[in-house]
Amino acid sequence: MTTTLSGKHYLAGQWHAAGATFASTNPARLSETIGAFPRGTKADADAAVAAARAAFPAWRRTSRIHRAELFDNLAQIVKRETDALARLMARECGKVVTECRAEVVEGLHMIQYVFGTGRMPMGDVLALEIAEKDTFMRRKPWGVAAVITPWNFPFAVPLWMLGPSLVEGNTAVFKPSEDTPAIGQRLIELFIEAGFPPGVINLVHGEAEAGEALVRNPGVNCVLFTGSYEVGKRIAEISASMHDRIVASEAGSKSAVIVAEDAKLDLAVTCGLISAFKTSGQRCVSGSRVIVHEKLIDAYAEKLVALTKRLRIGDPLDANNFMGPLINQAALEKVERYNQIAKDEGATILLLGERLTDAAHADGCYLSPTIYRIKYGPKVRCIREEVFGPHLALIPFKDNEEASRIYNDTEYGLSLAIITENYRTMRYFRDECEYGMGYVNLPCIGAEVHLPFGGVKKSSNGHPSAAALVEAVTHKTAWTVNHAEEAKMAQGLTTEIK
Ligand code: UN1
Repeated sequence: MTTTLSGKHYLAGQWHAAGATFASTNPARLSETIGAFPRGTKADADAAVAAARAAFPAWRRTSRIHRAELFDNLAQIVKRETDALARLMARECGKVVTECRAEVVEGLHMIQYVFGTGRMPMGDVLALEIAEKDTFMRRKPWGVAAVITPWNFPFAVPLWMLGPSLVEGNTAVFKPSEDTPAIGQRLIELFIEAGFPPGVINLVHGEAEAGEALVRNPGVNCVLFTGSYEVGKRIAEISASMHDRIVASEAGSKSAVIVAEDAKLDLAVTCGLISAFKTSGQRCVSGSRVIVHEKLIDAYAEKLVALTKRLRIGDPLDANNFMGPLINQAALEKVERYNQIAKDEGATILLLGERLTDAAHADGCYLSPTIYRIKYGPKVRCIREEVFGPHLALIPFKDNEEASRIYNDTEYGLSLAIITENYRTMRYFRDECEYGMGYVNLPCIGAEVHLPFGGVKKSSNGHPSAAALVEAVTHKTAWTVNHAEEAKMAQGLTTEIK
């Protein structure tokens, strides 16, 4: 028996709910409502930013180690709550509970990482030309971070952003995806229990109005965003008129696995399948292309299709299932649209994804995987555009030069996996492909929090997330102290006053 939640904003240490609401539903059972959440307005967003601004001076003056220790409290609470969080996440976003558990653990790792940084250096000691002078590079927080996050990693991705932001002394306004407000709100409840003071972290639910108002508010110093390229671009455009606004944005991908001529076939098949269909293909790093050497592609296709047909698709709360549903009806229709585009573009369909309509699946957004074979062509849309679902192209290549050209021929550059036993092949792709995260003999998913999470081209604007985000949420200052009795200058500059 599950209860329907009643959502609230959290502003300056108070819960608020007023005005229109939106519902969060279970994508595996559309008739099940998870909760009703307030549809944030410009006024709510502005109040949240005002609260975060007001809390900033005291928070940045708080001992860095004390700030970090609050994350230690949070780590203990997340450990206590892991199973409940995983179940709530599975119900709200449809990922299989084992994956949800892994995501909670990934969030926990980020919390543990930032706790660890509390007693780590927050700058550098540098040498100077004048012996009597000392100088330091010291990082300072920017101020207020707006954290705008997607539904597919509704716990770990907010923590990738909130962790570095808050430990460095920024305050924050968090707007979770409108598809996963319940897990977002639960995360804030845990921050409160951990002892984070009022105003340091604020929560605004909602859709475009709340998001747009946050981005337009000049009281926000950093916008930390993961989501679609279109929204990321809009955030960058609005922010361009603000003189020192930082935007760290991760958006979109057409990630791929390249199976070289000498690849071990079973390993290559496992890596392709996991890259394409784990999380129903709804990770931003999901691989919707496997670029396979022409000598291997027949055997590869046969094994992959046979294995994919066996995947268990069903209730996300059942740990025996491999895949759950897609997030909503619109996502399902988008994948079907791209399945049709692939057919129109001349693909040979090896496995056609279908809606699952039997009694166990009829109430959810279930779609089985599609696999097709298609020749590379410079204008073929289905191998260049992001689909975000269980939709996989197998593309043959003749030589490594052609494989890297195919890999690079999209507007995205997030994640890449190479399957090979040859170190020269591995190095060739490492250097010739455009990506932010590269893997060898692995799927193109599965990064850990202390690695930079980002990409190039439309995938990211150059501020990787997770641990690397410290670069975006702080600015570096130079602090120079003279110990001589007189002012002494570098570069031979005199202080003689004539
Ligand atoms: C995402 O795809 O939105 O690298 C995040 C991974 C996970 C994070 C994925 N650690 O697959």
